[in-house]
Amino acid sequence: MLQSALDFDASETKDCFDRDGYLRVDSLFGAAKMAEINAELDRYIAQHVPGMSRSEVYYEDINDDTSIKQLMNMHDHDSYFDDLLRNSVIRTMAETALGEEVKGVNVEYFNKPPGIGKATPAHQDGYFFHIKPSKAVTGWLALEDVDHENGCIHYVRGSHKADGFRTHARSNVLGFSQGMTDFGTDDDKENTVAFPCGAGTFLMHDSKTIHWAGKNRSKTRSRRAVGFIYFAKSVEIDKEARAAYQAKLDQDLMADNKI
Ligand SMILES: O=C(O)CCC(=O)C(=O)O
Repeated sequence: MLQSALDFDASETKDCFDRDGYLRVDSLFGAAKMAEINAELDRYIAQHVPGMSRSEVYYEDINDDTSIKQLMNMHDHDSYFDDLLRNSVIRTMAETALGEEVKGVNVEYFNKPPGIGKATPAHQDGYFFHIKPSKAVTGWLALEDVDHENGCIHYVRGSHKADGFRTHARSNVLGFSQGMTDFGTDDDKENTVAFPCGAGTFLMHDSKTIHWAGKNRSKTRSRRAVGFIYFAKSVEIDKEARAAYQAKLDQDLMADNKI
């Protein structure tokens, strides 16, 4: 575990990432920068969310506009988050982990509102990405303290090394349309590592690393985080498959009155 971005040693970081399929940096950003990011997120929500399409903002309770659970493509709507994706130490971490140049493809807000925030089902991000080969990473920045009560991230150490993806099927959790159907083997359990962490902690995982998060059991605390997705420059994106998948998903969610 790195104590801060200042401890950053590229070859050590890559070795850890290749071994475990994830990395953790405590205090990637200091308190002042975290206050700035939190304030920018609040501004983003006030400025952009009211006019946003239903496929880019998900609510835990569709009748309660204070219950935002996920925002997608934040970099497309706002230069602050675009800059964070493209020009910050987060990009450097992604390039180090993947060992090549990357392109930033998404910034997402992940919240679990108090009392109602659902668990994140076990999944592998690459299953959703439609890229070949599956060379991609997701960074995850805690915007506030996160623990077992409000739903911390869990990774299955070494799970990125298996060939292909595990079996996924439609989940009922908005924002995570596919969950693993065979999660919970002895190997999964033995290698699961929980990541309770303080605000400013940064996690990054491989697109094949199995991960999940608990539900928010707190009646008063949210669980706010921002995700940053990068693809290796060398990958091929199946744009048609991605667009078809997203269109079908939007259609299904609207039919189910979830968005
Ligand atoms: O924040 C969460 O609960 C899940 C995040 C996640 O699945 C991801 O960053 O890939």
